[in-house]
Amino acid sequence: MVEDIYRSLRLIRRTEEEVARLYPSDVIKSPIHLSIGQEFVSVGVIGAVGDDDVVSATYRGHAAYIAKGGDLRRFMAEMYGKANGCAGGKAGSMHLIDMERNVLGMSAVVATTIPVSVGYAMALKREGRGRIVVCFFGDGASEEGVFSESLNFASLHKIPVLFVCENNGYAIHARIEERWANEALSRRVETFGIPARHVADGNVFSIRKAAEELVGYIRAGNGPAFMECAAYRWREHVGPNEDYNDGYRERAALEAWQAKDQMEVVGAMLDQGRRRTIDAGIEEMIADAVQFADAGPWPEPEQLYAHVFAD
Ligand SMILES: Cc1ncc(C[n+]2csc(CCOP(=O)(O)OP(=O)(O)O)c2C)c(N)n1
Repeated sequence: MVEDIYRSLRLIRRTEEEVARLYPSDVIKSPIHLSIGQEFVSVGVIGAVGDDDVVSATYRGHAAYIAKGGDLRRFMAEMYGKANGCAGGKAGSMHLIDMERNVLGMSAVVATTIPVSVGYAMALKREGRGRIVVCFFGDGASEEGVFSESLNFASLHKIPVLFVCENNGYAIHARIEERWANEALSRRVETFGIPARHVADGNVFSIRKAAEELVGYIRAGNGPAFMECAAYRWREHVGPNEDYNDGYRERAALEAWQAKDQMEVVGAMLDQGRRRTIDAGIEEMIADAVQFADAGPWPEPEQLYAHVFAD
C-alpha cells in the first residue's frame, strides 16, 4: 500500500511539474490550475475506493484524474489541445474526463460538479451494484448555493456520494478568514444529517483511513458522507508560477507545508533502491506521454460541433 501511495503521489507531482515546465513554450493550449502540494488528498481518498467507483473533480483536477488511473497519454494530449486527448482536445486541463477509468469529469464553473455527482450517484444507487461517487471540490465551492441544495437532496434520498472538500484556505486570492463567519464547515454539514470528518493534519494516511471508514458507511446504504481535508496550494491560482510577491499570503506558510510534503514523507518509508526504480519508471511514462501529445493530430474544425448536444 505504501508503495502504491508513493507511486501515485510521485506520478502526479512530476507530471504537473512537467506541465509547468512546458507551459511557457506555448505547446500547452489550456489554462492550468496545478494541484502541486495538494496531491495527497486525491491519493488518500481515491485509494479507499475501487476501480468501479466514480470520481468527479474541479478545474484543479489533474491529481484526481491521475490518481483514479486516468490515461496519462490522453491527459497530456488534452493539455496540448490534440485530437487524441481525453476530450478530443476541446476541453483542456479544466475538463478532464475518462469514463473507461470512471473519471466522470471536471468543470471550470465552480461547484457545478457537485449536483452532477449527486445525479450520477443516484443512477448508481438504482443500478444496485454498490458503486459510489467521490466528488472533490474546493472551500470556495462550498459557498455556492448548490452545495447546500446537493447536501440536502443527497441526505434525504440516501445517495451514495462522498463529498470531499479540499480546503486550501483560498478562493483565488481571497483568504478564508475574509469569507467565512465560522470555520466549522464539518458541523454545518452535519446539520444536514450527514456524517462529517475534518482531517487537518495534512497526512495521506489519515485521509485514507477516514475515507475508508466513510466509504464503508456509504456502501452500507446509509447515504452520503463528507470530508474536509486541509491542504495548501503551492503555486499560483492559475498558471505554472509561484505568487508569494502578490501580497495575499506569506512564504512561511508554504515552507511549513513543504516540511511535511507527503511525497517525501512516504518516499522515505521505501527502500531507496526501489524508490529510484519507481522514479525512473515514472520519468519514462511522462516522456512517453509528452511524445504522444507532441505527435498527435489537431482536431478537425467540424469537431467543434460534435458532442455539443446529447442524442
Ligand atoms: C460559478 C463561478 N463563480 C466564480 C468563478 C470564478 N472562480 C474561479 S476559481 C474560483 C475560486 C474557487 O476556489 P475553491 O473552490 O476554493 O478552489 P481552489 O481554486 O482553491 O482549488 C472562482 C471564484 C467560477 N469559475 N465559477
